[in-house]
Amino acid sequence: MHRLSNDNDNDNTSSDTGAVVLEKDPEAKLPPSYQVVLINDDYTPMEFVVFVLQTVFGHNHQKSTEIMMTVHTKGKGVCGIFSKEIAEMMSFEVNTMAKDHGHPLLSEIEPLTD
Ligand code: TYC
Repeated sequence: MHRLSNDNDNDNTSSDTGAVVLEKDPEAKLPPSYQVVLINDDYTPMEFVVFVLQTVFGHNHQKSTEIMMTVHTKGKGVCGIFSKEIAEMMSFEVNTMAKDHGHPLLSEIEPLTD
């Protein structure tokens, strides 16, 4: 909730200067975050998944291998957390790269509730 105030110096004293300021909302929310999740399949080569994680998300080889193995053993794994727009772009890039190379690899985005 935003409140309009004439407390121009924001100290809650009533020095009425006539100026109107928008006070900071103490309950202001950050924009929601989304995680890009990679889904396991039986056909995409492990090296291709590692390559995608390095190329799209900028993870190093070791981190990419860890994420790939989490997906391979648990069925899903988180590649990164972004704003909705960036998460959508990252997921689209992964899915497009996979299609272009003839692999069934798929990612999706999931909202994170805080
Ligand atoms: N399960 C695949 C294999 O055995 C590897 C793989 C890992 C595929 C992660 C997709 O998101 C994935 N070749």
